[in-house]
Amino acid sequence: MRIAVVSLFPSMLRAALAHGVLGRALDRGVVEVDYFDPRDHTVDVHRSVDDRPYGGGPGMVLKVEPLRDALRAARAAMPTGTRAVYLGADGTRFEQQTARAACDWPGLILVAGRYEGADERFVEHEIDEQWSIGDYVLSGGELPALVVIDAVARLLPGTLGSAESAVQESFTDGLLDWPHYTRPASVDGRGVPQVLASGDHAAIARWRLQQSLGRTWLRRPDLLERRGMSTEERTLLEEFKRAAAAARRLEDSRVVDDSYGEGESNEQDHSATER
Ligand code: 4HQ
Repeated sequence: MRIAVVSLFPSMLRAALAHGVLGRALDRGVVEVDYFDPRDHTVDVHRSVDDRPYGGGPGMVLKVEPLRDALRAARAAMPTGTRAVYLGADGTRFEQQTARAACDWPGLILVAGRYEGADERFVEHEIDEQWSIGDYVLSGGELPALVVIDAVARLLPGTLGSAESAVQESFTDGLLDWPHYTRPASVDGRGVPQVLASGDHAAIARWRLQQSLGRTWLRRPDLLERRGMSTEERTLLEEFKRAAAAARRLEDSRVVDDSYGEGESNEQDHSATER
């Protein structure tokens, strides 16, 4: 897949993309990333890419012409059907399904803004989509561009090894991951869930699905709502809830024992988990 990035700080992306799974994907030619710097498309002596906002106020706005000409250079180098995306906090949320859709595009151009953002006329006239990676304010679109490239590239055949890619589209899709453990079997007196050492593959799969369901219920009920559950999954989750409530009761009784006579309250607020 071809990806182009329009950015004033291309070296930020180059450095990050040299490592790990993505570095390998680039070496193997699974993805190709090209950079277009708006500063290379300035004509004035100061090579200015920004200017003061009409209407006044603090901060600077990215001028149309350098951005537009950098984007047009990118478009000219990209296959037909390429889509241009502006990264900004006011875009639609970039999610796994957005990444899945984008990996079927022949080309993707990511435009990373700086300062207060780009002149609206550039966005309106030159951009196909606007994406936000989440509700927080960043100082530039470069990190969001990296997030998008990572999420998209790992979906392309050839990026992940066969062992890694098998995880995709599994039965736990749309759920949070289950907890992972590795050696040693005991760390600071803390062991590993017994079932994982049982060699019973069906029991292990059942436990992992149950952990995924339980964690999603505790931490991201919105995801569970969106995904839905089978009858079998509902049963697994009910069992998780019962075990969690029992563990909480045990923990509470321990807390009282430990603190007896210490004159300090150990009451804990479980309102968030009492669903
Ligand atoms: N910004 N998701 C300011 C973001 C952002 C986000 C990007 C802030 C670009 C100029 N981008 N600029 N959140 O906060 O994508």
